[in-house]
Amino acid sequence: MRIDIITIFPEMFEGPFSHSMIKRAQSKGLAEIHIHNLRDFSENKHRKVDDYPFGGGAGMVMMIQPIASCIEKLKSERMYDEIIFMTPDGVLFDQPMANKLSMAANIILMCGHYKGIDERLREHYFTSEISIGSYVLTGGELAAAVVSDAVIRLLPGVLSDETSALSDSFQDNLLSPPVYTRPSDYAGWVVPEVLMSGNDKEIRKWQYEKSVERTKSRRPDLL
Ligand code: 6GU
Repeated sequence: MRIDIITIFPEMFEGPFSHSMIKRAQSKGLAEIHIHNLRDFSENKHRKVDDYPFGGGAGMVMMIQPIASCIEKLKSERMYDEIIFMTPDGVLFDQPMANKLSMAANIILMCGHYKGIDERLREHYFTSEISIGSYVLTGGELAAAVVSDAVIRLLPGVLSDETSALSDSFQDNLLSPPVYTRPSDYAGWVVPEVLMSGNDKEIRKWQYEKSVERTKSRRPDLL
């Protein structure tokens, strides 16, 4: 899978994709992430990417030309399954969306900024718009990193069997049960006895009950 990210802050992606799973996914050739500096596509001599809004009001608006040029160039090179605008007024990102995106071959994530982008881009280029939560970030960069991480870890071969995405919270609409490791007694804090009973059936039953209990109290909307 290939992810193209369009941003005015390419440096923001140096951290998130250079570690752990996502780094491994890239070095194994399972995922390719390409970062594009939007200013490189500006035809303005000052590399301008935003302008004042028609009708007035506070804040700048990202202009059509640099974004259109970047998307057109990418589209001339390959077919994209989705061209996504990252914006707080997008559709709320969730696990089913991550699952669906993980089946795509090529996607573009465009990071929004300022007051927004010229509406005509939204009408003509983007196949969907995604928000990662009901709060406002300074830009779409962190959100694009979140979506990329959630999608890449689902690609076959990225996770080992033990960390399989099939046992994730959310994949079955249940939060994960509590987990424990050695020592079984830490200064009087003891591990639930059933986990050390060796009775597999009882253990699965306990884990399922804890999952349901946790989901009921924390995320009743999932049930
Ligand atoms: Cl995608 N962008 C911004 N700027 N803020 C957000 C967001 C995206 N998702 C939640 N908040």
